[in-house]
Amino acid sequence: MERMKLERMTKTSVQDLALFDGKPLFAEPLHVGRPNRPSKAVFMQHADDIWESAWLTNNGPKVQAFEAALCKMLGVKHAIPVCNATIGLQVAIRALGIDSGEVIVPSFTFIATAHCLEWQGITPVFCDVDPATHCMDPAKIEPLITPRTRAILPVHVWGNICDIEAIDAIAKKHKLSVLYDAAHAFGCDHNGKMAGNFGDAEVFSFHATKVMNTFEGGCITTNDDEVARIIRLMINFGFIGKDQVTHVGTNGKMSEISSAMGLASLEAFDGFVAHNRRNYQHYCQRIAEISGLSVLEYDETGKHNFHYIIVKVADDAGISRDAIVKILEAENILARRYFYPGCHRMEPYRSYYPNAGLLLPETEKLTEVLLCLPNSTATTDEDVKSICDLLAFIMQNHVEIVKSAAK
Ligand code: T4K
Repeated sequence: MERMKLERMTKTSVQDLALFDGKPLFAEPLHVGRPNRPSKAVFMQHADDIWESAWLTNNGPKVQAFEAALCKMLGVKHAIPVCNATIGLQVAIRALGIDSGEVIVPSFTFIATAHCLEWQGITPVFCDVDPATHCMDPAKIEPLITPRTRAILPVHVWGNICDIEAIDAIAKKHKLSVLYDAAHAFGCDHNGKMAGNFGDAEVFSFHATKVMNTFEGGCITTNDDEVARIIRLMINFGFIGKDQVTHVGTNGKMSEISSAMGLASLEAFDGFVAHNRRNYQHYCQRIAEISGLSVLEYDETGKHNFHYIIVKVADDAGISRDAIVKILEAENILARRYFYPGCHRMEPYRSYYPNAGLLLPETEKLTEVLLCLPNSTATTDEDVKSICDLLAFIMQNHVEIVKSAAK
């Protein structure tokens, strides 16, 4: 259902804010993570094919077509569709031969990155990030390497590609595997090479909230035929043929209907990115004029999906990130505090490593000052304008707002 077009009330006094007596700026909630939906007709055609064929899952024709389309787009040998990125990460790490020991991983990420290790008895060791890109800082990796270290699991946070060259050099020197969590990075590149081609394997998420979705889903990419062979066995219970099992396995298969969504979404992908990019540029232009706030800028010379609008609240802004999020929420703008409070402050990791924060100063800082604003095709140019007008109003009136909120 399309949102109603409303003449949005401009805030002229602090009491106009919905946090106090005012009417919310948006009549309905504006979410971060509203799905990008492709053409309904294209999706329904694929759905109809599935219905008629009665082939619903287990590497059917839509999954195979989706994999072929992904390989073509990413320029990678294997892009194996899976039921979600969390299972994809679990399977990929195991397919790389890692079933114990330690893996170095950022704490500044969605909890799934750490859980995919802990879930299978592998110890996540948290590494700090680069405040400029929010990705793992290669300079912080080596001091964390011990005789038990087996791999590095960096995350291309917000679609910013990690420092591939530095990470690969460290991995080579210490004979470690590299698995990239590329959940955010579909459609992004590094020096002309698409994400999906880095490390020993990469895992994308096609969750509903991602730039491209298959309802739930993801894919594991690799250019290594043997790793791909093992992944294909592992996502299908370890079966080779009808009655023989050669590996411990799980059910990580993508269904046909998810692949139908994937095929339709790939057709629409350039349109999703163009929309995201227009919004991103609009946000950048407006927020540059607002004192105390800045947008995390992406490198526009290469490919990026521009899906996440990440705003930093300056130390001297005079109002906290949390206070701003509260004001926005009251106006029905559901900004998110990704990735507050950091994996190291969530269970079970906070009990395991109560002092981890001491080694993660940049992570600790980012989790306190960032907020993520709505984007995707569900966010219009008019929405971006209203959000930016409101942010400008908040920052201009922060002294009075903070005072009124304290009453
Ligand atoms: N690695 C990284 C770095 C990740 O960010 C993620 C997932 C993963 C691994 C694991 O990937 P998957 O196993 O999920 O494939 C969301 C997503 O659930 C999660 O997939 C994502 N990262 C994370 C960053 O964001 P929440 O808890 O914030 O989701 P939720 O349910 O609050 O949804 C956000 C908003 O989106 C809602 O307020 C409304 C809107 N929404 C959501 C859904 C599901 C819709 O409008 N329609 C929908 O169908 O985690």
